[in-house]
Amino acid sequence: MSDNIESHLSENRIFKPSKEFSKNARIKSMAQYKRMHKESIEKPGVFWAREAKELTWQKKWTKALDWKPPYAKWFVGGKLNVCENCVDRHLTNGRANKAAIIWEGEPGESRTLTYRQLHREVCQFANVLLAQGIKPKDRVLIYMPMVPEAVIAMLACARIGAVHSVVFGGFSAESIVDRLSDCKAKAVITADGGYRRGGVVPLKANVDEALKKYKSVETVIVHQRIGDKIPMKRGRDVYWHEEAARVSTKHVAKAFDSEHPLFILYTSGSTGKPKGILHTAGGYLTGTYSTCKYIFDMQDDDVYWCTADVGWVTGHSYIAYGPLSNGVTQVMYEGAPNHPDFGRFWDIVEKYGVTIFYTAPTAIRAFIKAGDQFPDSRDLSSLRLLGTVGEPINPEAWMWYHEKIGGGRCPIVDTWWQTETGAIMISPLPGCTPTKPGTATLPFFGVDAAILDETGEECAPNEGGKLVIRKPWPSMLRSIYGDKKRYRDTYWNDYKGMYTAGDGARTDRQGNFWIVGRLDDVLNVSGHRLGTAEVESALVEHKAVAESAVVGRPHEIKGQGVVAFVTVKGNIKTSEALAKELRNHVGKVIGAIAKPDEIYFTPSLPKTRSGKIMRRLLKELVATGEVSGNITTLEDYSVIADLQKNLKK
Ligand code: 7RM
Repeated sequence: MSDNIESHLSENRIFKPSKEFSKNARIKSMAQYKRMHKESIEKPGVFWAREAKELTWQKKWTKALDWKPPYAKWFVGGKLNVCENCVDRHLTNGRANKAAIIWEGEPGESRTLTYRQLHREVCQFANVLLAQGIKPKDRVLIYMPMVPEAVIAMLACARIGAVHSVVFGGFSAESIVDRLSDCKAKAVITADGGYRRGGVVPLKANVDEALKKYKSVETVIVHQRIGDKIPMKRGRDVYWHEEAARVSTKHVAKAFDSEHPLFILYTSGSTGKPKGILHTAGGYLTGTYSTCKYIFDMQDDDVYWCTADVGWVTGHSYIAYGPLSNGVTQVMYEGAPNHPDFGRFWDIVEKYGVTIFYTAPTAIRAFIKAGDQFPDSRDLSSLRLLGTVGEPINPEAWMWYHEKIGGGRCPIVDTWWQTETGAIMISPLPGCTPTKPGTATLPFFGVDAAILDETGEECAPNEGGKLVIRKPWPSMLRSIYGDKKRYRDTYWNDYKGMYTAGDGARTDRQGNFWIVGRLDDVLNVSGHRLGTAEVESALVEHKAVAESAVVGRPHEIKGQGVVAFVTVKGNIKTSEALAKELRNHVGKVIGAIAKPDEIYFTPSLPKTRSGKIMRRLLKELVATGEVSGNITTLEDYSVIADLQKNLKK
């Protein structure tokens, strides 16, 4: 038996962009994509210099790329200010009075910041940071709700050359301690709270808790979102609005080196302590700017909405830096998708006339489960382009998104990328790429993606292997903060000079990339290597199923048996008969080897706080009945207890 991942699902539905869409898009034909992609791979310096030149540089670079594997420097010798590129430059290009951020709070209030207003707020807050003694390269931890001040705080750090590390507002005090002590932050920016699902998340209280353990923070700046009286520690804690009132709203952006650190973002490895992914100014900005322009095809009259939290890389690249450097108008929403009910997102789309909408498969599956009445009763006709990110999207969920949300007319960009890659790496270009439900399709410009087997040979079509990137790209991570060895070991050890993503994938005959999941999640049944994504997609295709997670369990004969956890749609009753039907359904769609040995029905699956299914926990649970590893990133602890009871039955 080969070591490669086999593939059994084949998808024949092909969707091409309409003539109308292509005509107005930046990239209009596959010929144009292929020509530009070829150039970008053969002459990356030429291609990326052209992209970078669209940004504002206070000093031009002397060399586009300096590559000493695994360390890259982009736009060597160049100097720029990332914040100036996202804000100041729109004051002189006709966008000063254009809405930059249209924000809606969970309780329902809304607020608009034009680029001019954003500029004033950012300059003022940069002056607050300077007054607190923050210097270039100092680390500042940001722990905020989804309010404009979160983005203002990030931009103000960038403006003065400080390095932000945003921690998702749903993380605990313990997670803050880990991150603070790893990056040795000097200041924390937080809020008295944020609204989520009708309640208040006690952000400042969590910070106080964390600072009992990590004592080197000198300043805590508190944005007043809620307005309740909260404990403030004298000499350490200050209110944002009080400090802002003391400083000027004018600030001239100084240039920093292209390789100046911009931010650290922690990503949980499957085991051990979180990795602080380090990104730097010039290359990161060029990558996020360029991907927004081509993949979201951002135009001046678009209203763009990315539903991610700023605590994830998606929020960094596709709420803060990419959209703002493109000068687009964007919607930002504070709360939960189901508050007060599952119609909230569609109300927002209708109210602000959203044209580009970017969300995660986990959200789409939750909407499917909630029922069609929510989107059906809203006017979604302003939408022209849809996107997904975070996980492979099951073809059934793709079709629902296409029909119910996109009205059958909007291209879908399924964007594959990682915290480490900084920007989208594999994705359709909406005006030209023919898509099939479930594939992220083709590499973006400058991305030399390939799928390799254990010996380093490139896999044939439909043969599964490891996804690698063979050349450096501008928005790549520069290191793991403070741990170069871990950086080399994690990403650069499998094949010489190449980046390993840790994902299993295959290409089809058209060269489309199909991501089958994290390599640790791949199953091995009787010597056949199966991607969990494929078995899950087959299950989700059944009309009763909303979501599923598939893992292997040690099996005497087969090596691994297939265990499926299944969540059914709203009003479906579970039964032994349904389990049998699902087993046969998988047999029919994929083949007998993929038939689950066991099916467990469950009301919810264990997920990370960004919505990714934690198969690692399920795998441990079915093998040992317990979960022992790191579960600090788990969204809802009660899910595990429920599953444990369920498994004992
Ligand atoms: C942006 C983000 C990265 C991991 C990645 C994949 C998975 C992300 C897709 C996807 C299939 C996609 N950063 N992933 N996007 N899998 N299709 N379009 O999610 O660092 O949090 O996660 O997410 O496994 O390696 S991340």
